[in-house]
Amino acid sequence: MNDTPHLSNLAAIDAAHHIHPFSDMKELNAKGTRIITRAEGVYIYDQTGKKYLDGFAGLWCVNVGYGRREIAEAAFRQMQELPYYNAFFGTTTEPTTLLAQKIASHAGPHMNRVFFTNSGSEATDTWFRMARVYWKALGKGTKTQVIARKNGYHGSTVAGASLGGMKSMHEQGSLPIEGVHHIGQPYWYADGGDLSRDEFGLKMARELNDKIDELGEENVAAFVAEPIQGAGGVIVPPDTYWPEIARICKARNILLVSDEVICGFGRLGSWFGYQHFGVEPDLAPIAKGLSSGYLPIGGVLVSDRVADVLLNEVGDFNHGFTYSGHPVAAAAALANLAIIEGEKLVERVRDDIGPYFAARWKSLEDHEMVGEAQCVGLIGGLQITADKATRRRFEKPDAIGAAVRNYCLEHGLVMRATGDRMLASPALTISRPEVDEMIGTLEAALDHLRDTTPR
Ligand code: PXG
Repeated sequence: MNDTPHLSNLAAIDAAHHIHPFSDMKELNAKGTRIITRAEGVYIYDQTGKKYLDGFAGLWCVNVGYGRREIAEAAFRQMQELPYYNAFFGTTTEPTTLLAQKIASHAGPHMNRVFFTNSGSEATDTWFRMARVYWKALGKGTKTQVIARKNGYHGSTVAGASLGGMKSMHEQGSLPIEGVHHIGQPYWYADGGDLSRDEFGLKMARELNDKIDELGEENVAAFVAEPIQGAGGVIVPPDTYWPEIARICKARNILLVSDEVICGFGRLGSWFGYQHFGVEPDLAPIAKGLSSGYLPIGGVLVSDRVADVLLNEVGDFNHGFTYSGHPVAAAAALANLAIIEGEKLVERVRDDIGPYFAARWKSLEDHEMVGEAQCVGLIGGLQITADKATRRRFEKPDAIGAAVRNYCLEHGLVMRATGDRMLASPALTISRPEVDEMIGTLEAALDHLRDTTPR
């Protein structure tokens, strides 16, 4: 495992010139960045030739796995034919239009239109404006306030970071912006106390009702949530949560926005997360798995309820990006969706690898250091505990998660940690032996934690 001179030089160049997202650059530059050089299937390789099982599918996005020639070839063909044209002044391109149709074909009968963006963050800004425009067009211009959740993640733009419930993001840049409010998250392990999961799910959903009362129904435009909170720790809500949320949104006449950036495109064993939970949102931002990360593309699914008003009452919606529906990204996304359809990956997650992963993931609950192991489809959250019986947490949760993540990395497995929760989100193509490898390494990391950490 020799460093090639060229690539070790790259680390120095990186330290001199590149500011990384969500990174302490002083610390990273001192340590030196890891350079990822190639990938195949569920494995990535770094500059030393070291191989890692990517238990995180890049950043929750490489749903079809690495190395898919079909996607590369579709992008190459489109680049030669027509590398760019826009959708602004009465034009479109073939892959863009066909992609909108393809997405709509999986989104349910009430959801027939797509507005394209380049990322999940732009999708957030898009629906945020669209929701306000919708109510204004209906003569309800006071309905501007939006309710989101603590520890939710909706992106890093100003609207995204505002809607997200991450305190550390709000502290940087005087956020949230006016008009954004947060309610609690359905995190039973941390906050459930003596309530059953189902009781707690109802309690947390009813915080939405209370917040609407507080703000006045006539002032509230929308509520947004991820079907399963991703970056916040893969918090799987109690079964009672989503039906009650949907009931409240309907009863109080506010738009329901399901952030599908992580849960969309098969991750939960359904095309979209809202289908898994049996609810019908009015708007749904998408990104990541839409192209499996091969090229940047996102969008917003727009229900007929909202589209009818946009089309018939609004006139121009003054919003769009140079690269909205970029033809090369759209061609890559179409090839990606063709793989998901052709290899029946959604069904595979629902009926085959998902249940296998669930059995293996749940088996970690027997470990002394594990408070709960939650998963749906191929997304998992593992709660580390200092004391199983009392659900006591470690005093420094970030250090605990980081220790497990670092052990895994050292032993060839990429995992993500949020505080004292370990998060998994592998490619939908992962095989059973690869799931076993992942669980085996994680188990060894938990053993290591048990043997080395005072409680
Ligand atoms: N919504 C959700 C639910 C997300 O997870 C976004 C919106 C924003 O998407 P873009 O494409 O603008 O990044 C996301 C993105 C992490 C991590 O560390 C998670 C995301 C992005 C980067 C890091 O878990 N999610």
